[in-house]
Amino acid sequence: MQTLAQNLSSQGIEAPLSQLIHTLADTSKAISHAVRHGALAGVLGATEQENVQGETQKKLDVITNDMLKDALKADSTVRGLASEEEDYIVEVGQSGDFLVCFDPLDGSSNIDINSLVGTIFSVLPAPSGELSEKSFLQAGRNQVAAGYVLYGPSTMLALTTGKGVQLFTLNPDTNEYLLTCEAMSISKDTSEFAINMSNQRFWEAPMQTYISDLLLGKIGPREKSFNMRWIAAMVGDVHRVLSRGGLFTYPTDNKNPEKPYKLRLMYEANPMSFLVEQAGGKASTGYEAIMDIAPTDIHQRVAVILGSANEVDACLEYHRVDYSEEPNL
Ligand code: AFP
Repeated sequence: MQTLAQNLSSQGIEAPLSQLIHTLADTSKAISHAVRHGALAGVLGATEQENVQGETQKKLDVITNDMLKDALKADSTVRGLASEEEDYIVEVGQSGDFLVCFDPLDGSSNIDINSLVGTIFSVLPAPSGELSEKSFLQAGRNQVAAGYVLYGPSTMLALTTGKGVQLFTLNPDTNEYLLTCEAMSISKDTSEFAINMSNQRFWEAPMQTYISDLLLGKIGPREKSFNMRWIAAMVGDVHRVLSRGGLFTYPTDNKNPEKPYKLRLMYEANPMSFLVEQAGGKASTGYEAIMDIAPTDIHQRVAVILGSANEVDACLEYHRVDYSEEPNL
């Protein structure tokens, strides 16, 4: 089995990007170690702080954010970073080639129940000139690499540099990532979907109708039965989609009209969309491809519909219908 270093070199990845990927991978090994020690290391539970999104930070959110920040600050290829857990961008060096956006511990509400969590990262080219928040506001299409690390029964790294998606598994005996899937591929069709059903009454009409039709199974317009899964950590749900197909969505809702979307564009939606497209799937807001969005804010949120290409297309069809005449939706 190829090591991460051997795989990057066989893909012809240039030295600066390879160095950065190693920094991210090495830090994820340390995060995996911290996550696995859980209560033994006193890292479970919440802090008294809130992040910029108004969410209470878990101790591991803060610890893992600091681990990644420190490692990236020490990497000469990094010009700046933006994190879901940081209010502002952080300038790192004057000459690095890359900007890194990351969610240090996605699904952190799963920490205290010993369930799936992960790290998500996105690498953008650093524009020349002075660094500001504007430097980060690049469409997902500009990403030069993206990936996630899933801290599950085994620790796995899914990575794309625009040449497909490679999956590595951390060998706990040698602490080395080994290539366990050369090219992840999402089946075009699926009969599995993932959505937080408890929000059903808050969705827009297209999503209400689409999910109702899935739930009708064989007697509905889709004429087949669908299964549902929800891990409450995007990293776990997207890993399942990459592994065996499926549709994952966190749609627009009107639960809180000031916050119609949940997932963050720069730290979650863009990197996952890059992986999904590279594995043959699709990623959309319902109205446009996620990676085509011109960001206006580093912490902005978007609606996400991603996964098996034909199923995403089926869902998008519902978004083209005019529901204004239907009073109940
Ligand atoms: P946390 O990192 O705050 O736990 O949020 C995880 C997440 O952003 C995403 O990973 C999940 O898909 C989604 O939120 C889960 O949301 P629900 O709480 O509505 O299930």
